[in-house]
Amino acid sequence: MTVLDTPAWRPRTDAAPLLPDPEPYRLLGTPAAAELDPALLRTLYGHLVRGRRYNQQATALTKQGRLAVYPASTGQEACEIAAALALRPRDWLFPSYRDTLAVVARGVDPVEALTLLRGDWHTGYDPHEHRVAPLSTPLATQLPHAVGLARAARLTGDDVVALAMVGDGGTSEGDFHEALNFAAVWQVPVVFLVQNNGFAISVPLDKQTAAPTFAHKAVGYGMPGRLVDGNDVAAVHQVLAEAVGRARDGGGPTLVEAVTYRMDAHTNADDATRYREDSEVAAWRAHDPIALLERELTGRGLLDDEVRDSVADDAETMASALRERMHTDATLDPMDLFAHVYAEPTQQLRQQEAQLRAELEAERQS
Ligand SMILES: Cc1ncc(C[n+]2csc(CCOP(=O)(O)OP(=O)(O)O)c2C)c(N)n1
Ligand SMILES: [Mg+2]
Repeated sequence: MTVLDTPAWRPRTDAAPLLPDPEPYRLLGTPAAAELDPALLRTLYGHLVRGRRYNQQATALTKQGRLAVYPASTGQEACEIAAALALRPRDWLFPSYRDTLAVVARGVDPVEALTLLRGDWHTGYDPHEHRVAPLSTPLATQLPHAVGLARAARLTGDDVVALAMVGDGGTSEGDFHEALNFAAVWQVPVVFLVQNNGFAISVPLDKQTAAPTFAHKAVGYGMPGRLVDGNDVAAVHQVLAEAVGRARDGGGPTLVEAVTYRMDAHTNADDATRYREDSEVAAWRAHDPIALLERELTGRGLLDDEVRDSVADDAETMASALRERMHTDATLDPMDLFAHVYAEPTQQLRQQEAQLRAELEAERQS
């Protein structure tokens, strides 16, 4: 045996099939769109319109003091909805803080999905009920969790798939590397969806990565990378559904990069005009996910004023119910802050708990 015969010498996988196409994959407005199921397109449309209305309503609630903060996914609704709809009910979704729409589209109560952002009780919803992990604020920490869950499922013979969402900024975290490496080595049924929305707060792409695309990063881990137009809901849905299917069939993980744009500021607490040009925002406004789908639906005779009005009415009903329910005061016990943090609270946590209890008691007596 020479070194040439040892596993270290040659590439362990053929890189070529893993490489993404250089152009983001698109369906809407192309001849291939004629094959798309009208029922699916209408369902996607209803979700997109409701999703945008939800973003507007939640942002308004921050101004009314009912939400502490809201990171809107306006402009990114196609990624949000496609992610939720690409999964089966028994699969798991691992969202980041910007992915409330995906969480709601998966069936979580629209008010419960805002619990964390309202500063209320812990996660707010039961992750097991709809198989949606908590909305993760610490960047990329949801990715190793998704890999762990999917790995465990595989070991027990369960055919669930985990879909984990992360932003372009989140890819620079160590957790991203660890999750993708383990996922590929173990061939676990996970789909990673990078929503490349151009910014990590004020940090633009060229300061985030020197990679050709985020999808190219997949090759280094030994999994396929797919690049898709993140504002083309039909394309994102198809690419994710294929990746989910492959994962379920034992084909291992996929990294999908959806190229999109954050139309609003990072959150209601940010001023995006300080770090980006209006002309860039305008360019993306012309590539709006709802408008792209409306053009397709109209061209195929699937959208008239009646359908449009009924979808808008439906979204309005959802928004007013959300508004009404969010305008009630929650009864909260500040001591709940310390519940469910550790199975065995640390010494430091116990001290903080005692301190808060004493402060609350002093307040009551004053
Ligand atoms: C581990 C960690 N570091 C830093 C932050 C602060 N932080 C919050 S959002 C954000 C930008 C993330 O950008 P990106 O991943 O592109 O997601 P987007 O906000 O664009 O959806 C940063 C740095 C955090 N939440 N977690
Ligand atoms: Mg981003």
